[in-house]
Amino acid sequence: FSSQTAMGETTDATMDAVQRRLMFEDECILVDENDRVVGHDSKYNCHLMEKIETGNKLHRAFSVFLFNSKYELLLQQRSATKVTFPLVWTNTCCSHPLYRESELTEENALGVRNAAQRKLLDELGIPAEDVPVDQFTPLGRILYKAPSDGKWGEHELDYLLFIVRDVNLHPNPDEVADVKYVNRDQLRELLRKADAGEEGLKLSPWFRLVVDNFLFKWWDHVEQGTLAEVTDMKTIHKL
Ligand code: DMA
Ligand code: MN
Repeated sequence: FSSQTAMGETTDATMDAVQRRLMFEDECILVDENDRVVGHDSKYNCHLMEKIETGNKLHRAFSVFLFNSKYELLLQQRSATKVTFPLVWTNTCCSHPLYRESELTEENALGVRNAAQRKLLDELGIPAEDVPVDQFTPLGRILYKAPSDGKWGEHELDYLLFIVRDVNLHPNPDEVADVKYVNRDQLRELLRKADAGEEGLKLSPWFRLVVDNFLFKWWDHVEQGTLAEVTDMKTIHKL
């Protein structure tokens, strides 16, 4: 476990060993507000609030929304050892495409889809063959900034990837505390509880932005198999 100070900050000295390794190994892709690549930097630097405030740590990210064949959405609760947003409930899987050739390919968002397949295995133990890269539908991109605690936060250009598949799940406890599938009513109940502060339930800020702006409308298209109708990879929504 990482220890938390009275301010809720994870200090470098006490950062979980697995998460610390990823903070320095993962090289994020820096982009401008039009999603043009402008450089790269460590995951560590990209998520330090004092560096984010300078405005030039905007990086590319992705958020996967995986539905089973009953059109229930898979949610995860982040592990207690995550440096940013520990223990919050969020969409299926989130991370960053890395600054490497296979994850930089922009055509049809292939690099981002390759990264999504990699992290669905890392975080949730979903075998690559259960989530073929050509089965992800990139629906849109959002740009947002969100503090986690005093020290850490996010400033991302986030690709929203939808996929409908029944998958095998073996969550990795370094990454994930809990998982559950929800239908629309169950998600509404979760939102209500989070808003009321019941059961200490917290949702991630980026998941909340997608829920409030797009998710319920897009869910209809998931069921009807008409996601192509709502795909917009031209606009970058500044939320
Ligand atoms: C980063 O997710 C991406 C978004 C959309 C918040 P994360 O903190 O879960 O990244 P990682 O799994 O690489 O730690
Ligand atoms: Mn990030």
